[in-house]
Amino acid sequence: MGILFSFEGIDGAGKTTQVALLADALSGRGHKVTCLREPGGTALGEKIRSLLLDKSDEPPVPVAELLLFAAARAQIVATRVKPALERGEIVILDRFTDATFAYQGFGRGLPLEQILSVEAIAAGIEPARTWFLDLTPEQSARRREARGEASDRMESEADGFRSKVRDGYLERAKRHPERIAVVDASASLESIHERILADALGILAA
Ligand code: Z5A
Repeated sequence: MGILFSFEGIDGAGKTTQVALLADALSGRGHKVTCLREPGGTALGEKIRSLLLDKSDEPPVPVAELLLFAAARAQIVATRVKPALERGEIVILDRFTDATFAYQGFGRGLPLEQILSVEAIAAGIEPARTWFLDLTPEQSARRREARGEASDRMESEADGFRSKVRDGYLERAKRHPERIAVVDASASLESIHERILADALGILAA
């Protein structure tokens, strides 16, 4: 059986960058690594991603949003994540269930019991380690400005929304201290990578 890792954080926290660095480092040590992103990672999931992230005159209501993220997750878990784990691979996810807890639970204010029920249906598996790259909404805004790209529907939310999402991640980390490592995302790329790689190698060796 393989091993599942995930990265979390508000937009601009550095997840995609750190996923790539970790995947390269582990591949270089001879591991077979599969990287996937949520929402997406499957044909169906990429279509759902557009429904969720494209700006629209009729955006999904919070419950519809929750269920669309869950549908994309059910598809990727069944058709990509579990098969890769069964082949003994390391799977690295750019976002997973903690994102729903933070964004739909704290950001949108949906009841947490609903979030956890849907999570049990759509995922049913847990990463061995999740790195929550913790950045303040102000730091996130500076990175987004520096990047200068047009924002999608979720990225267009105000900093107050990001602040609630961050609180959601911190609450989730409090509930799962054995799984979720909170990493200061304002540190340098290299120092974050070194810390995460050491942690991942420790888990793989155990
Ligand atoms: N969402 C949800 O609501 N519920 C769910 O269940 C799930 C998702 C699964 C998906 O976006 C959206 O869906 C997301 C949450 C919601 N919405 N928001 N907002 P996504 O995950 O595909 O995209 P994102 O979070 O918006 O990605 P991002 O903005 O690209 O962020 P990132 O991957 O964390 O960061 P990055 O691309 O690696 O880095 C951003 C920039 O910062 C880049 O220029 C880097 O070079 C720079 N960077 C990275 N690390 C550093 C450090 N350490 N120092 C300085 N600069 C750095």
